[in-house]
Amino acid sequence: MTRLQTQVTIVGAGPAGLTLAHILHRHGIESILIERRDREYVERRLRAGVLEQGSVDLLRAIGVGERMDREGLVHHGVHLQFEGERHRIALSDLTGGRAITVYGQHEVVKDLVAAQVGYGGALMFDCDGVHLRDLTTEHPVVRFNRGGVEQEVQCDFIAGCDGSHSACRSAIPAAQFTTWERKYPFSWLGILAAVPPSLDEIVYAWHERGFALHSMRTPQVTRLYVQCHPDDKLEAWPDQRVWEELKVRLATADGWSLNEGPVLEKSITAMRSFVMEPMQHGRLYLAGDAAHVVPPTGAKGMNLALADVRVLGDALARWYRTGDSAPLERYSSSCLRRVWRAEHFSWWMTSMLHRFPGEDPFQAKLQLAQLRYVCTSVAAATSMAENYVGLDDV
Ligand code: RFL
Ligand code: PHB
Repeated sequence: MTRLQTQVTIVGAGPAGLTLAHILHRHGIESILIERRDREYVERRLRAGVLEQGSVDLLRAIGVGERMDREGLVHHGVHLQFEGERHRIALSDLTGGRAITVYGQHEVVKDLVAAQVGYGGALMFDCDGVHLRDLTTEHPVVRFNRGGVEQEVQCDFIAGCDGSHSACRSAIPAAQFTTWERKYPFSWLGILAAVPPSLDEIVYAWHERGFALHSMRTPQVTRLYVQCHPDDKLEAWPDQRVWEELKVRLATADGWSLNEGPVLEKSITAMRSFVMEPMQHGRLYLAGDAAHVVPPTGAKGMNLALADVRVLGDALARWYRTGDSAPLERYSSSCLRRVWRAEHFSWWMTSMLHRFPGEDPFQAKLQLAQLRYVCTSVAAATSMAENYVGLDDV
């Protein structure tokens, strides 16, 4: 058994855990980050692509924004499409100049890992069987196995940043928190294709056959999604079927056409909303997907993860600097205001854009009426735009 000691133990090297480690380092606070997977896996895992203005500002402020500023694609608008017509929501014009940046989550992760490795941060990959104890004492402990060796870290605080199936969350007695959950009766089949995007902004499309999304990663790589059945397996979706559905669902009346190319990656993602309250127990603080999940339609998951750890990092810094625990005590309530706003927005976008199995024709009429309203009313478009680019104070 190896025994280690640190100030903050972080479980999970996703955007939340890595960003927190970096924020703490900048405050002179020592941490050990424990990750189950290997470095290559973490750096290649394809996920989110949209950074809100606040996330971009945070990554820049903590000194990991250089490549994002060089390679990220700044978007000033997004499109909503229905009945064969595309309508632009002018994000920046409607929000006093705010924008989103399209930059892959795995690129954010790569930049954060490189920064940690650069200054010799304690980043431990391939750690199995994480187990937490003594959470309500001043010296909580994280135990895990690495390369067949049992290890134990004693620390002041634990940050549970281990994603939606969080082992850290499971360490909290069930009576100490409440959860809210909604499962949606559809999934997203996503592909990454080696072909230039067919449009320079993101398109969210309502279609009788189901939702479709056109996004991108770089000027040479397109990211696309189609709504599919939650029980669908990848085998049911050969490349040709995916392109056919995309072409039908993204078609417009003006003759626009979708660029097709080799499919580099294909996966299916279930859609779920989930929140736990409070996001804390004793000296364990949960952040990101470990505490809340949104369906990807609002592009909020990674942004919420970054927003949580900004609050947590600053609260821990204050505690170490002055002994003041008030910001830590407020951690959960201050995050949950933003979380619930994003939960609502993500549910709203999801409900407006997807076909629900067995729905009556009335439902589709309501969705189309809502879409038309967002695209014609400045007030409604502004509401969508300010939520999409991210609200500072909610
Ligand atoms: P992550 O990224 O899941 O990282 C958790 C890390 O913890 C590790 N881990 C463990 N380590 C040690 N011991 C254990 N027992 C462990 N269990 C897990 C995992 O290996 C992993 O490295 O959580 P984090 O940091 O909270 O970040 C959350 C985001 O990843 C997530 O919200 C987004 O990807 C969601 N999301 C989107 N978010 C956006 O902001 N904008 C988007 O455009 C967007 N698009 C998406 C998305 C998610 C998608 N999928 C695949 C769910 C599109 C899709 C298709
Ligand atoms: C993506 O580019 O992967 C993406 C974009 C917008 C979303 C979700 C995912 O709402």
